[in-house]
Amino acid sequence: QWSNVLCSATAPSVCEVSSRAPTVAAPSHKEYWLSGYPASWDDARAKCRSTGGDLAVIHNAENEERVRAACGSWERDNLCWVGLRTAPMSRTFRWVDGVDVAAYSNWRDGEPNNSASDGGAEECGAVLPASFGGGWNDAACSVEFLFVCEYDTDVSTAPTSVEETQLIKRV
Ligand code: MMA
Ligand code: CA
Repeated sequence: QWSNVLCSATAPSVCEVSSRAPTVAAPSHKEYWLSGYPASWDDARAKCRSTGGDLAVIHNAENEERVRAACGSWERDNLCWVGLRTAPMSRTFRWVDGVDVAAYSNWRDGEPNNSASDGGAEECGAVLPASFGGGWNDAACSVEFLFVCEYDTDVSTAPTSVEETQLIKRV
């Protein structure tokens, strides 16, 4: 049976490790969608997941190039949220598919800096479009940026229209 105890108590622990390493889908199996409207990291991820995808993950230069192209493809150049986050206080960034950021990373010089300038802890990752020089930045998860979702082309449920993009563009 279970019991609740102080989190600071010491006890043996049991870890669960996947027997299958997270696979990196071939670039040809990924389809990207740019939101066209800004949202917090949590709202962005919820949108991607509710449409059958997830926030884009970047595991190689080709993913990087395609995600950055999607991010910079809209007239309002902006940082774009991607599926990169650290647990509170840990500063160990991890992709939403479980891959450690150390496997491939492209932080901008000086990042991740956990800057206090946007209101405290910077625990979510965003890409900068080429017009800003590229690279990644850690930012507060509550900041609203555009975001890039990815979908598996084999079972793609990516939003087929750019309605939301156009709606925002007209504003
Ligand atoms: C902003 C913010 C930070 C980033 C710095 C880089 C001023 O703060 O986006 O997350 O590290 O810019 O200068
Ligand atoms: Ca930062």
